[in-house]
Amino acid sequence: MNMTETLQKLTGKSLADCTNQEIYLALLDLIRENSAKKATPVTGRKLYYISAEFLIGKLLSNNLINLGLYDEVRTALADAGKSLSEIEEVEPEPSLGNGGLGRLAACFLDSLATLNLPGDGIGLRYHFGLFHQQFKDNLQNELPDPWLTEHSWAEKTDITYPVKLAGKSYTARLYKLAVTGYEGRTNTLNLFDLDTIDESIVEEGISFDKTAIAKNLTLFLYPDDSDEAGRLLRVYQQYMMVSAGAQLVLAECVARGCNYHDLADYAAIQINDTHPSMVIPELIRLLGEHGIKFEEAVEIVTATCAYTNHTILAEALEKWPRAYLDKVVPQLMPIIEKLDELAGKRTKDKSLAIIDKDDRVHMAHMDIHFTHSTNGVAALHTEILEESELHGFYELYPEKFNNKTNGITFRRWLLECNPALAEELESLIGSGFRKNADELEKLLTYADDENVLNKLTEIKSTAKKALADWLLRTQGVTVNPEAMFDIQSKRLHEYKRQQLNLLYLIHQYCEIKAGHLPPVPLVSIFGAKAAPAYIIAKDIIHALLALSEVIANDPAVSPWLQVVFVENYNVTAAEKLIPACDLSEQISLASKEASGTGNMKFMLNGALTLGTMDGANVEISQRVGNDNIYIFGQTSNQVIHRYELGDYKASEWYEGDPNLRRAIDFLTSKEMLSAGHEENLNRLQHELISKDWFQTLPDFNAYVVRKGQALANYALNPTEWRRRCLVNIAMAGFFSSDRTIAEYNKDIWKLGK
Ligand code: GPQ
Repeated sequence: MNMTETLQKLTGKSLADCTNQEIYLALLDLIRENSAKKATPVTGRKLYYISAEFLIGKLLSNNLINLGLYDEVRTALADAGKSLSEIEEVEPEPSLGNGGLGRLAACFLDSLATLNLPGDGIGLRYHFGLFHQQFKDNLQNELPDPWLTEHSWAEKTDITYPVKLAGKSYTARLYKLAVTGYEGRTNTLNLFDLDTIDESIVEEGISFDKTAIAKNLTLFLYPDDSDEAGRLLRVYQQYMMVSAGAQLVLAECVARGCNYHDLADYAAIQINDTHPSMVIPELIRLLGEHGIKFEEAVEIVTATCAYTNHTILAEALEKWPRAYLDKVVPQLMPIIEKLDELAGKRTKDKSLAIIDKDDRVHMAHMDIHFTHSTNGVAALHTEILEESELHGFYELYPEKFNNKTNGITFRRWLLECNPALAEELESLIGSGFRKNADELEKLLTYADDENVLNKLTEIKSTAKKALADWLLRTQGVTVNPEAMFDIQSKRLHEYKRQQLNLLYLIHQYCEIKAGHLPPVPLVSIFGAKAAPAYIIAKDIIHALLALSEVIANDPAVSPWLQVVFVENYNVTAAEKLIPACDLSEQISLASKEASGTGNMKFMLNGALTLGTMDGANVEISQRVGNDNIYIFGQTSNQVIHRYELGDYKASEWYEGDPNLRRAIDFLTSKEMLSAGHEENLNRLQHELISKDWFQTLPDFNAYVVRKGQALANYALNPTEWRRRCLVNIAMAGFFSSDRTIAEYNKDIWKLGK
């Protein structure tokens, strides 16, 4: 049967007569059937990647690509007058993650299956995932983001596990989502849920009764934690995930012949950040139920588990008040106390304790003491962990520390999102790079080939036009595709410094008003959600939206400068933005961005990076060389030193620099107040002058200068610009998650053995 016949058999009628929804469902069946064929029996060690987030994005095209069906399906549909990309719009995006950490987990699942490694995910089946962002009156509103339909990718199973929360019994049900690798095997993403969840309890926006656990447990990813009920709910969620997860791991291992004592020969568990840390005491508890004594259980669990740290921001390292754990997981507290005691025997240093003097339980400390591996996610990040943030632990357990620089899957972030570029690369260097990303380096031989450079320019222009069409269609915004596209898309956080970009844009606005025209028009595009309770982050969004309006209404400036804020930035939006980007903004305060992974996606798609020496930017700059990246700003050592001195005064920078003063003052100018709210703009202005915890002001001038150079190079020397883009694409191979996963496997997991 050819593809047309196969699909018609599935839909029961001629393809031309089908609705997009009907074809979507037929493709879902087709994919299910084909991925089931690639399920492979497990021998030896199997990985369980436990994570509160799996930001998988839409799965239709990705699965078709990985199963090798994409071209056939697209052609069969086109023959019937149907378009795969329109059919894809029927698919709701599962927003089961926040940002980088969740997207990394999704890339890892893809690479595990592609490398034919046995590795499943364990997480929660959130009904709404992260909130849907809506802009109204230049402010962010949060709405539920439903994605579950009766035909969801995650299939209900009969498998359930009992979970005790605050002394009450609940039943966690397992849903399985097939993860098929590129020419690889099929693994599983295991998602747990309660049958009793009641979506109707969501009231206005995303608010709901936070105490009705049976009804609310998996409604949202990261419910608002600005009050105690919200924080408790997170503990409930985390425990349900790890308890059901640990029971699943044990059941699967026992079914393969494990006798509990040899668990580490059957399972490797990766704890993705601290959200799943309670899996440590939970496994010890469960092993105890099977007759294994505490001391041995600690050894087994330590040999089985490994921990990844994703941040040095103290506020992101979870420390739960003991009272919360006493309430929600009283069955774990005696074990955590014994672990704390054991840790106390290994070191006298109280700062390394699990339970501190204020009775807070440090989840990361428990992870480092009682797993065999702690890794950071980029070279600089791991170095900072070892040298400063976790130095005491590093002295105690130097052998546990290692670095695993993040990566991204090229199947989604090149083949799927930028087929034109993928095709061109293939015609030049063959298709080997699809599975062996280092082969991209072969592209370097074409660095001075004018035809190739022109072709890359053409591909970029087409992608920019496609983005322009999409923006018009979805947001009613018209952008000039001839302008330079400058993109900062990532979660909104002060350390990522969207506010630095904001100050630059105000500066440019003022310069243009003063008659200093830039060498090329600039379209500055943002995509970012702010945590619902993060006031200043929401003020930054507000200021950018207000500025966008001010500029759009000013005919002297609007031909030269435009600010576009993409509503509800998610994986789907990222796939549209990234291929169209000229300049990638990676401007976090040095030392604060553990790695970043957007930086890798943009370079792979032929954008140049404007960034600080932070996270994986450092490794990008080492690979492409200083001529092919725009680096600026303080180094991490300078930043750390300034924090240590504790004498940073934003107001002095504000007073001392007329450009900065002009930009910051403008936040509350009559122009801005005509588009925005005084309360929000005042608060942001005050924050910048009196606090500026992430040292925006010291980097302002360097940023303005460096960005000016990028604009000038782009405008005045297009061939050289495109050559630099080519070098970035060619050197992106290292940032494939296949490389990252191979390293995890070699150093930590040793799967299949
Ligand atoms: N990251 Cl701790 C998140 O996306 N969420 C989190 O809660 C924490 C970290 C990011 C981190 O900020 C990025 O620098 C990394 O590239 C990413 O994790 C993946 O490691």
